[in-house]
Amino acid sequence: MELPTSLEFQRDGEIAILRLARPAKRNALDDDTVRGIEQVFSELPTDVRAVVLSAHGDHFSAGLDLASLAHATALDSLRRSDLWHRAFERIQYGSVPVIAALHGAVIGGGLELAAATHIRVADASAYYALPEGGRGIFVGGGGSIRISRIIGAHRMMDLMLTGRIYSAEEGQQIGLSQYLVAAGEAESRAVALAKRVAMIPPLSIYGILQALPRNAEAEPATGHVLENLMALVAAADPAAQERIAAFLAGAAEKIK
Ligand code: 1HE
Repeated sequence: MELPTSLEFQRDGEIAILRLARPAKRNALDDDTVRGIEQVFSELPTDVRAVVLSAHGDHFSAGLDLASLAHATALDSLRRSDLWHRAFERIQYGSVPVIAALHGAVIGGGLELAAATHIRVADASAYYALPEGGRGIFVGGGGSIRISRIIGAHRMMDLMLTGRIYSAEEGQQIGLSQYLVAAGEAESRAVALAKRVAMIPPLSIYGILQALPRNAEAEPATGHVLENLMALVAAADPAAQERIAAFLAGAAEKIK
């Protein structure tokens, strides 16, 4: 994979680690970086079972590279938003779970990127902001859909209107992160979670990544049918049957 210098892709057995690698610009996201993200999630090697999305430097990401807006026409910005939407959809509706490791600034488009992942691990240095309102712009990476669903539209309005900053602790309380760890430990915890996730059979992964989020937004009668079909398909898979047989034989790990 030919990636821009602002991205670093590394394998660790069945998992992959993708790091934002433009710390001098606080991992601000320019078009090349977002295209690179789209490429990574479109061309993941088929033996990758989970991805950790992390970042070099003191900050996860300062959001959109504001230099991209300097001479941009409305059409340029529209095309850029289409690119961001495509790239982040690749993350959210791709073939493998993606776990974000967050630290320092998780701002604007950086928060939109994190919101497209499935599990977010933040360390104590993380903080969240959406300065778009103050900059006279709007979100453009699916944030008005994803972030508003995670924290509620009114909290998102507050962030965008007042420039409010949420601390790592506050972000954990409202669901911006699912795990909060000590400073410097986000990536190692994300890798540990990714290795556990990598053991889940592919049909369960399909149900969790594809059926579950669609069902969460479906009209219940349709949702129940989709849930039935997904459950049938997963349970009929030999991977499920082996695991259930192992549990019944006392050979599988208990929940606690
Ligand atoms: C940047 C960017 C950027 C830093 N675009 N160049 N995002 C923002 O409004 C956040 C803007 N950034 C900041 O508020 C701060 O940079 C930080 C709080 C993230 C970090 O502060 P600090 O003191 O560590 O770094 P710095 O000195 O401000 O920045 C270091 C360099 O990175 C500097 O460039 P240099 O050439 O002078 O060294 C900065 O100009 C550069 N830099 N952030 C471009 N964002 C799809 S729509 C999404 C819309 C949005 O994302 S809006 C949110 C934009």
